[in-house]
Amino acid sequence: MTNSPAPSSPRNSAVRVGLIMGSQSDWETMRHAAAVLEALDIAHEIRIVSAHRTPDRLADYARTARARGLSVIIAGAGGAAHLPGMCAAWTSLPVLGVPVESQALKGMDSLLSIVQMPGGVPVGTLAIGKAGAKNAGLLAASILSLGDGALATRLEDWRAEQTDSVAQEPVT
Ligand code: RP5
Repeated sequence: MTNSPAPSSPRNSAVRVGLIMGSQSDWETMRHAAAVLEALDIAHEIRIVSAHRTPDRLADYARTARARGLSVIIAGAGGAAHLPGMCAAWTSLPVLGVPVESQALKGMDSLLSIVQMPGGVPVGTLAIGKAGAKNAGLLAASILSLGDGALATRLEDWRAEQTDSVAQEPVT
């Protein structure tokens, strides 16, 4: 992995999805969400925002998200993964939480930290790791497609391509 910044959408396109993560170390997982957003041509921004280490940055980010035009936030974190829940505390936008696989507990800590939100402040929780990140990108696309017919078509095409790629028989 290089130290160059993660690719974000061009500055002139309206950013619709905020992709945030608690640490640089989460990028290896969260890049799979970014890849889906790029494949579906969804303008997004990518930021490191930690609930623990940069709490003011998180508050600023989440509180201004709707006014800045974002529609969905994808938040990935590991361990004591407070980022999605605290983000959802600051904004009523849909927040999709991705539990990043941790070394100590293989992401069970991340999953339980994110999924067990008390009633009243929802976080849509995805699977642990790469699959969860990928599906967060797809779920963000589904949400946005409700008001965007062109994106709905791109999403349907993406799904059809996936279906076509499944072989009838396994290779021996
Ligand atoms: C969390 O702590 C991050 O989301 C990350 O998954 C985990 C470990 O962070 P680093 O110690 O690698 O920065 O806040």
